Amino acid sequence: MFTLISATPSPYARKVRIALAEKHIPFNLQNEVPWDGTTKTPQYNPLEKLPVLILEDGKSAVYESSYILEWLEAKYPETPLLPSIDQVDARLFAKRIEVVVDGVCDALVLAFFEKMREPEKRSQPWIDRQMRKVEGGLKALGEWAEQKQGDYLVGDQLGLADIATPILH
Ligand SMILES: N[C@@H](CCC(=O)N[C@@H](CS)C(=O)NCC(=O)O)C(=O)O
Repeated sequence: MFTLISATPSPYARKVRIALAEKHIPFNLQNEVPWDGTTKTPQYNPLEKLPVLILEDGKSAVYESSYILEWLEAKYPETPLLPSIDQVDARLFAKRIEVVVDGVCDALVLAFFEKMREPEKRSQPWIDRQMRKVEGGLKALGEWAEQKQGDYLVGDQLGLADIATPILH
C-alpha cells in the first residue's frame, strides 16, 4: 500500500489526499511536521518537502503535489480528474488554475515566514509583494469561479481545478 507523508494544514498535501480518495486508492497517512528534525521527507525527496507519496516497495517515492497528481492521473486514470485527452484547452485550463492556487499558497507561506522575523529585520515591501500575489491570484480565481457553467470549475465533474482550490469551496 502507498504511504503519504502529509501535514494536516498543508494545502499541497490536501490536494493529494483528495485525489487518492477520489481514485479510491488506499493509503497509509503519515502526518509529519516538515520543519521538525524527525521528518522522513529528506529520505525520499531531495527538496525535503511534503507531500511525498511512498510507493509499495517502501523505497521509491513521488513528490511535489502537482507532479504527484499528474503521476496518479497517468497511472490510475479512473476516476479521471482531468477532462479527456481530446479536450486539450479544458485540461490546460484546469492545470492553469492549479498553478495559480499553488502560487497563492507559496506567496502566503513566504509572507508568513517574513512576518515571523524580528520587526527590525522584517521587510514590509517583501510582505506587500507576496500579498499582491495573493490578491491577484484570488481575483483571477474569483473571475474563473463566476464564469463557470455548472457546479465545477472545469467540465461537468469534480476535477483537479476544484481539488486544488480549497478557498472557493
Ligand atoms: N511546491 C510544493 C510545495 C510543498 C511545500 O512547500 N510543503 C511544505 C509543507 S506545506 C514543506 O514541506 N516545507 C518544508 C520546506 O520547505 O523545507 C508542492 O506543491 O508539493
